[in-house]
Amino acid sequence: MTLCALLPAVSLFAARPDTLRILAIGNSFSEDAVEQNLADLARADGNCAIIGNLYIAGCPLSRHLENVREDKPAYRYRFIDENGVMTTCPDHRLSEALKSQKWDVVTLQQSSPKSGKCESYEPYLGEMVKYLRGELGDGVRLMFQQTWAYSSYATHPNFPVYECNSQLMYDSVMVASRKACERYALEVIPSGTAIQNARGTRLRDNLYRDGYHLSHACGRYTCACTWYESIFRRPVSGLLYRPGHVSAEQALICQLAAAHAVANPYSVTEFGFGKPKGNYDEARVPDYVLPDALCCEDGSRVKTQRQWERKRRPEILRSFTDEVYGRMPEGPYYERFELLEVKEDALGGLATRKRVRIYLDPKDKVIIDMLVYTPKNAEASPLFLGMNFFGNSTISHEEDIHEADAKDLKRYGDYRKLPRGACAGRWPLEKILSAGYGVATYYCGDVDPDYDDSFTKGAQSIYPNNLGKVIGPDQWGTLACWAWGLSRAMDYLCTDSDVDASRVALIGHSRLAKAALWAAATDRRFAMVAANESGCGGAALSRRAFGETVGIINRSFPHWFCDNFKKYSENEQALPVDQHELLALIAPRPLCVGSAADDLWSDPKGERLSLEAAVPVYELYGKGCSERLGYHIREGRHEIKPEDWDQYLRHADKWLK
Ligand code: GTR
Repeated sequence: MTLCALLPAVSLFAARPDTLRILAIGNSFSEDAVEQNLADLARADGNCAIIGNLYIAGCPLSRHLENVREDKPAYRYRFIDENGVMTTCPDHRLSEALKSQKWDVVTLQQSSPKSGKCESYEPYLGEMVKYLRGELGDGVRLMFQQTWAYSSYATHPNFPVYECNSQLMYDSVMVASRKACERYALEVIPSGTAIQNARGTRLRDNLYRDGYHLSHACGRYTCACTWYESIFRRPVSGLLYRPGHVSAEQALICQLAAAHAVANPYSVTEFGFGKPKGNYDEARVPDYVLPDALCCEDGSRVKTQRQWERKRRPEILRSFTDEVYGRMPEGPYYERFELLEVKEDALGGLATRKRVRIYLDPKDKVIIDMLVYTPKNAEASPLFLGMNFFGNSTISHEEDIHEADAKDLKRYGDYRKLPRGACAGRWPLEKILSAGYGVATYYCGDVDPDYDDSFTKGAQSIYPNNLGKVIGPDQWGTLACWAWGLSRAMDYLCTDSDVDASRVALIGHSRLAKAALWAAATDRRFAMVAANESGCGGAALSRRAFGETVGIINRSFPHWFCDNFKKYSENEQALPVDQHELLALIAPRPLCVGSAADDLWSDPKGERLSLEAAVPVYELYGKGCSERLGYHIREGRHEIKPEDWDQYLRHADKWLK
């Protein structure tokens, strides 16, 4: 064979370059795109990406052009070399970065608030393109990153530009980015569509970390996949690289979202992986045998309360810690209480309302902002403690309850702001206070946000390594953080003379009921628990796999449980425990489980069977002790209603007063 005959093959090979040098001129949205994962994806495909990112927070095209014209040393420049080593230089000039490498690809983008506004692109984009083509010559590919729409719940100050409407923002970005790319013959990097594609799947808003920046796990990975496929023109699907905290299935969804976006850059592609459907057919509930709460790991049987307390209870507690909810930090904790407000005549004179702050780290990163209502003219009253879903101002129509302010929003990242009193139906305060009980509540996001933030916010960020222990598969998930927060709230309640700390009942609905159950299991100061429609990972038996299953919950809410729990997705029979044992851990304290007939997702039958299976442990504390277990099911859907409270109040009247 002659050398000539080989040439086509050689040039074909060259068409798939081994090394590409990529320079992004951007802001935090290029940081999300190129600084993680992209180099690893290239490596996983036998290629190499050398990457530069010229970053200024929130930088629009107009400012990039100004920086070029005045040659300003205005950038933080990050460079990732061929070995994946990253260096950072402050005060860098765009011109310096341009000259420092023989770039193959240079990318531009508009700042996110302006990205859907065509008029904001000109004349800056045209001028930038002219400048870059002049400096770099024709061989260099100029590309344009289409940025993504914010999440529906974003609190970004510029979201109102798009009427706080995520779809409108996406549509606007599509129009503007297409126009920009066509006008200057730029190749598009369709990150915006890739993220939108992924949002249509079960990943939902897990793509974001604060409502507009991408999550460290699936969000950034989806974006990097889009860059890889666009730039290297190689299929990303099937590449084995994925970052930690991205499961194999999630990685597949991210890759497909990217691949579909590259094929179809300006419109969303639906490719399945939607909200999973649980099993609602009793005939399809598998045969199962529940672990015996009274059988120790060494096979011995528990016959006495003492054996339960000394031997079996710690075993079960350990299994739930290691395999389900994850390890909480061990104390002592930083804690400081501050009384911010007292209102003596709240609820028309029925109650005193305090606003109490619990500071959980010296830098005030994690703060519980708690409302404490106590009945007027009563001494040390029993009280219901429970987190709320959307902030204190939503639980009552009282006009003077503090609403989340700019500082709070910064702390929360992603926050869905609902009107004052929007959830008042869930907190029938007059009824509860008139019955002689206090109420303490705070926003669950005070302790940990309800999305996959890769341990960067909330309690997980102040105790990132479980106090010295490396991050492992038993690292605490959000439910455990929330449970830990309830114990910190209890620390405060123990100091409040208007509250009888020996009679504090936990209350929770749904995901917050899961957390309440785990809090009661881990902290025996709580005198009672009311778990309303807690479902999977709460009161419902996992082995029934009815409604929401372990696999479904792990995929939808990867941040709720510890990573070890993922081993039991579609594999419930292998769990060392089941949820009746979680309920048993609460013995001998009064416990109410509430279900709703139409809430099959929470498996009402599984909740009741679980409670029944906890009876033998309660009976260890004396004949009739299982009467402290209460169950009710009401008509209707998933919700906590005044009629549910009626049940819990009745139970508390019987056992707590
Ligand atoms: C659902 C989730 C349930 C339950 C519920 C809620 O989407 O699947 O486990 O926690 O949310 O908290 O309202």
